[in-house]
Amino acid sequence: PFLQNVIRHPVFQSGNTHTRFVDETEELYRYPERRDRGTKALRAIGDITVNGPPGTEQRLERPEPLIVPTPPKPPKGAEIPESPAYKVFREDGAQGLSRWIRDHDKLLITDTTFRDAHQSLLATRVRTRDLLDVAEQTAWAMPNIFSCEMWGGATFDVCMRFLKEDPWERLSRLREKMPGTLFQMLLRGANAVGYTNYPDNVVEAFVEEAADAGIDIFRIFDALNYVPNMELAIEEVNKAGKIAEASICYTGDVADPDEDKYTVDYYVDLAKRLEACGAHILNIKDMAGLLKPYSAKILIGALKDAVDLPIHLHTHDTSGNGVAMYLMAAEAGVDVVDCALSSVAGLTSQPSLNAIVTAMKGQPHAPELPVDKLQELADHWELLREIYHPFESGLKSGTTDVYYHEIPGGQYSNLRPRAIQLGLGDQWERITRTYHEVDQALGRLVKVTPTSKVVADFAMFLVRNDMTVEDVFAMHERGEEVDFPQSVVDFFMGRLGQPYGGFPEELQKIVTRGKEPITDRAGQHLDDYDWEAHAADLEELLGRTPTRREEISYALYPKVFTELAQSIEEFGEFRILDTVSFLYGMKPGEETLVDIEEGKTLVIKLLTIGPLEEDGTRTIYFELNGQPREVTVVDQS
Ligand code: 3PY
Ligand code: ZN
Repeated sequence: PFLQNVIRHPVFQSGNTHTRFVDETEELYRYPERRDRGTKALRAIGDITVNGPPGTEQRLERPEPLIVPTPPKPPKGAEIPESPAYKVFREDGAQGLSRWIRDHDKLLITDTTFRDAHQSLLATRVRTRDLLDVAEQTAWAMPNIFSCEMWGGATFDVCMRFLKEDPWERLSRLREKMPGTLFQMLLRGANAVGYTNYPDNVVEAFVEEAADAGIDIFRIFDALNYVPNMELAIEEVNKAGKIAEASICYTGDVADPDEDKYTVDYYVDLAKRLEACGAHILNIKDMAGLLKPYSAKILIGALKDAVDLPIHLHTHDTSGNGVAMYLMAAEAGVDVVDCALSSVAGLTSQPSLNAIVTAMKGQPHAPELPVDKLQELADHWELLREIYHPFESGLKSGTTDVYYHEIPGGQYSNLRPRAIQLGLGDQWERITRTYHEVDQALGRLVKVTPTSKVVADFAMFLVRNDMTVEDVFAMHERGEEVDFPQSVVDFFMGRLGQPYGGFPEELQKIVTRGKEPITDRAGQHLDDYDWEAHAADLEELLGRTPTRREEISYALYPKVFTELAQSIEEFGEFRILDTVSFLYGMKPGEETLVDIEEGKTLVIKLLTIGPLEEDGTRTIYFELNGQPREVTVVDQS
């Protein structure tokens, strides 16, 4: 570094160096802190060892005994297959695929293991390296899989916020390993992969880039089934030559004679409108697992009669009725169903893929998937899941209580730990009851991200303040103001869209405090996003020209992306750490290998963890490739 300082010094460069230049130029002795990748990896491991992984408040306890599974791989020389569905899409495009699905007489299956399964069971925490490890085997073991859902929903946010990874890289690297499998993502319509409506030009850019990066099927939904919020995304997917799968979020119970809002007619009408918008597949998105077996028969039968689109059914197995429901739906002619590998299926996740395949074996419409190979993968996921155990929701059995509270599977696994964190762990029953009461007060909403968040935020707000919905009205009567959560205000201001049946007027007036809410599509009222201005900010943040993908990540999540960039600057890329080190850090005496790039491996040994110093820091002593090194970490505990 000293020599570098001399060479770079303007006086030296001007050639006017005098004999005392080296002695008298103080800044030559100021060395920039060496922040090479090795040091950053030590910092990262040191910080996790003392404080826990990024975004958690404390150190996590390792599972004992710790079993690190060896990922199954296809036999040497085996070719990664191209699925029949992928081939049809490649040759005949989205319309061709749509026809093929409808004419196909076997039940088709989407594997959600890479996305919704771990979003619903493990708070979306599965890291890219663990997916990449089994990507080839997944494609090889399921040559006839319809699609693999592996992106979108909460993965985009969680990748950046907690895993400190680039979600785009997850997509493109998986694409390389699974070139012949249809890749499917969940897109929240005008909310893209976020929690609020974005300007149209952000949604357009996102779809275009996701298509380019490797998404084939875009499952598009709106959390209020508000079609105007979905039209733009459907159109953009069509423009990109990809497959638009338009969703109807399911709520209520079509078999209930007292159901007067979410009736079969309501769903049929929506299906027709989505077909007219240019959808290639119709999705029934049963995000909470409310569709009961006999109701499925009614609903799927009615939809098959009403539209020409093939029907793709999604559910969560929270009640335990998922497999039975799929069998009834298959009898009624459903074309595709979503399942997860058995060890990450059930409960708030999707029904078990292995269970459906074995249940239908020998039947005329049985899916064509080899069970023995599925078992090998499921065994692997069983062990892998154990490594992520701190993110389990704690739900031990299915519960038909879901038909009452209607909490979506993906939200359930988040809400329970959140309640515990807030010291409300023993009040779960009260939370679910309040969730239900809030939902009733909001007019029985379709509840899925982000409207489910509105209901949950409202409910948690009431529970924490020891209040009921009635109290809100009473406070208003007394002229007292209630400080509602922002998501609740946004909802009532019409920023998420228009609910079917309208807003409850009285509550809306209280929440909006006399402000004029939006009464049509919120996107119409948002200014276009200024890419150029933000690119300049990003250039300053990154110290280089941002890529298009970085620009989009920043447009969607400015704060989270900024923190990610800062984290990479300080700790390097967390993705290079193995998952045990990433979640739990290291113990004294342990050694780990870190591939900082292809063919360049660091051998890291943690020697000792120093005592807590007066300034709140600890020194961690390592060996890096045999050389002693130390890093100082602020102990946050
Ligand atoms: C999401 O939006 O992430 C969901 O999975 C909704 O069900
Ligand atoms: Zn889901």
